[in-house]
Amino acid sequence: MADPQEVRRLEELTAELRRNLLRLSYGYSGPIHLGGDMSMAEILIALYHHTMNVDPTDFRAPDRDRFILSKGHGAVGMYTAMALRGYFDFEEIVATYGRLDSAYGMHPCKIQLPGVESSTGSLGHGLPIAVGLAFAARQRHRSHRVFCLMGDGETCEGSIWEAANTAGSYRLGNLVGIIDRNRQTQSSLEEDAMNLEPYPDRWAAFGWHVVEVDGHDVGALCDVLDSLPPVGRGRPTAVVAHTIKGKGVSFMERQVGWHANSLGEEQYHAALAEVNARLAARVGVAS
Ligand SMILES: Cc1ncc(C[n+]2csc(CCOP(=O)(O)OP(=O)(O)O)c2C)c(N)n1
Repeated sequence: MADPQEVRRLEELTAELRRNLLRLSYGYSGPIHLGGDMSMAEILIALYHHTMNVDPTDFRAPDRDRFILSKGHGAVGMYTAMALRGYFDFEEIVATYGRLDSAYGMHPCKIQLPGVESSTGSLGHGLPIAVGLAFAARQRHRSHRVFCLMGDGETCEGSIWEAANTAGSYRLGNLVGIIDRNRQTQSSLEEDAMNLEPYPDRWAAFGWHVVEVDGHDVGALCDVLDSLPPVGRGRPTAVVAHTIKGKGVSFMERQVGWHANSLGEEQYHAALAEVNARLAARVGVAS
């Protein structure tokens, strides 16, 4: 079990991530993918601040763990988590996000951003890239892992399942796919559109070891990530993280309109107050 103090630290970081996302959105003139950023907040914090062997001062270290954000429209979430880890200056992100001359675009660009392992944004391509990285790591006798975060809607793409089959067939035990299972896509709830159930069974059928977890319980996420099978010729692991799109702000949760949207002043202050109140309630429970 994750240490309670560590869980508290990660919960505070997650709240900070959400506050920063809100601030960035409030200061920006266009829409931000807040729904999917909020749903993967705990996952990003668990990875960048607890699990992954990464060092922002040595981002080319050969044995670093690799992270691929396959749901590339969540770039702002990743930038913010990485800024909290020391990769980027958050104030620079706020000041420049979305400008033509900025390194921080709506989708991540690895050429512009040291520490970002792959440019993504066209859905369905991150897992194939991660499979290639995991395969190469094995060929080179490296012991790092490759983590790939996907959206569940994204997994409607056929390329995901070609990659899943390849990973299962080659038994890429160094590959961890995490699916942000929020049951929403860009413009619909899953129940109104494409059925994906039985979702975990699909991954298992392609030869993956499957774990389900509450994707908003950062302690549970750490427990899952702390007990991954050894890197080797075992099955790749699929972590199906059950989440809520827009998590943390009641007027965004499960609301299709918040896939990407802008915050007005009143909404910004209401959202901020809610994130703070939820953290205070959590910390109160823990102490
Ligand atoms: C190949 C491709 N088709 C369509 C899009 C447009 N698009 C951006 S986000 C999105 C929905 C993604 O849903 P999901 O993967 O569930 O992400 P989340 O709900 O976690 O934000 C779509 C269709 C895209 N980026 N790439």
